[in-house]
Amino acid sequence: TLDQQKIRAASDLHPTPEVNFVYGTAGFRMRADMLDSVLFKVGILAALRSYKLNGATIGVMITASHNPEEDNGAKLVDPRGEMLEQAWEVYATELANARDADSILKAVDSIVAQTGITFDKGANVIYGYDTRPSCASLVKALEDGLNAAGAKPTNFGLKSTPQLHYLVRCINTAGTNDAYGEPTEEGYYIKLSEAFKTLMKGKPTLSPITVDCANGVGAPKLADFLKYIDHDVWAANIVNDDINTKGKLNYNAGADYVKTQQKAPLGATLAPGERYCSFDGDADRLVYYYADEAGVFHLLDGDKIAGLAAMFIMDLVKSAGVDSINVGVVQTAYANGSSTQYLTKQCQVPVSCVNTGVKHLHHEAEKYDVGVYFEANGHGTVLFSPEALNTIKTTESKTPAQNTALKQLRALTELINQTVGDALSDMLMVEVILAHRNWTCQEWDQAYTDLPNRLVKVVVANRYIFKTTNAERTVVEPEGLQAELDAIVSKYNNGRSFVRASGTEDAVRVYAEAATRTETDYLAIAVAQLVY
Ligand code: NG1
Ligand code: ZN
Repeated sequence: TLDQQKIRAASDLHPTPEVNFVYGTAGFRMRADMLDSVLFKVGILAALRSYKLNGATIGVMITASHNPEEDNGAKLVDPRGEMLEQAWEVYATELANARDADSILKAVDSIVAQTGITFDKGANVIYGYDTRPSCASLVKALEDGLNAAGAKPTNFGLKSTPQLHYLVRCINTAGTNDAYGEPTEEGYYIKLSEAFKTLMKGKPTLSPITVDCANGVGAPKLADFLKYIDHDVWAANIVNDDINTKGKLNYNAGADYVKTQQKAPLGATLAPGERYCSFDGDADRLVYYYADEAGVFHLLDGDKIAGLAAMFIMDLVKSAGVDSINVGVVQTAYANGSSTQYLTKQCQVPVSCVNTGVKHLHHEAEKYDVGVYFEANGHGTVLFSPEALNTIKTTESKTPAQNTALKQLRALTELINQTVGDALSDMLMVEVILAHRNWTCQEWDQAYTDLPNRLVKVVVANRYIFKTTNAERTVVEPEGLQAELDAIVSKYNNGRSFVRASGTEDAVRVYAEAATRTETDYLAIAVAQLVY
């Protein structure tokens, strides 16, 4: 059982401030100086989660992704490398808001009772962190929580978020039929690089890509990965790789900046015809971009990546003679209308739309044999069901062409990080596809033209009064708002707009798209005024 005295003594060292903490879509996330008590309790919770699952290894990642350097946060990773089970988000929130030793012990007891925890198998927790200066002290708070709750802690050091997810899955599947890989950072690079080399064999060498790493953890990790790849096979120039200068992380750089500003990051001057991409601060998001001959910036976001991946996999499945495998795409309401049109009409791929937040996309994607999921902001991956993996593994080829396709499909399942969105792995997938198609970014971009779109953040008195349904595309409260919104939208060609409360910021987001830039801007402003 738990040593109550130990928890009591340790909790006195991590006083809880008067803040309402919520474990949301991004875990806990806020200004780092408010997070000491939260990390301590995340330690206790991770231990409880592991006890609950008979000692299976749980992960904790300390990061605030694309958010400013002063922020930080923590997310729990479940045994298969997936996000924490939703029911436990409530326990996380409960514990975080317990303000003294008595309330903490009470919250712990209640979690133990509600989930039926037994302690005999022990608890194992691994953790990693990004490049933020606040990580060192938050790691100590986390360790205090883990030790107080009697878990065995293992510090994996500086990691990208997807690397930590990978490690958790590897550890928990080691020695089973389902083994995911070597549970080391090196194992991760070897798995990715081997698959990448297989897929690039015999394909034209691409010109070097320029990768903006947002001055975050992606920079040293990509540099490490490059050691496993011969320059003649593939080369990358890393920009925004300064992880030591204070204030640089995510500053005017990274996937979120490029997506929201629709322009190149600081430190990348776009030469027409070349390829560029950006990771975010913890390297789980990816967007591509390029300049055309006139020097005009073009973004290839998560929707474009999903379209590219889905088409490629469908073709490969056909060539490999495993047509029984169905491919589907999962999007959110933020997906550009043109992308949805392209996928459903032109490619005849089933598309589902779900609530914002990767866990929703991930779960929906599991319903397909091959589920391609991406948020427009570049967070996503491809999931292969156990049956699909088995078919791909066991099918025997009848022709050399089929043999090659099967080999490539197998390598693709190894290349893609199936635990969570992974900027490095996703980038390698895109690079493979461009090499196979012999496409430039511009040729890839020609699949469809994005409708002009605008995302507006509206600060309101109380964002929680905004309630939605239909995958967030319809407002149900305040009453009457949707009818007013519909009336406005109907005045615009190809108009679409929706309103929802952000899960990560104290604001309401208004999304609008329409046939032209001007119409889009008018539509966005009109709807924002409706909300305000
Ligand atoms: P919110 O703040 O709930 O809109 C944002 C992103 C999500 C997701 C989460 C988690 C947009 C419009 N929203 O959510 O897609 O990435 O952060 O980081 O990009
Ligand atoms: Zn991120």
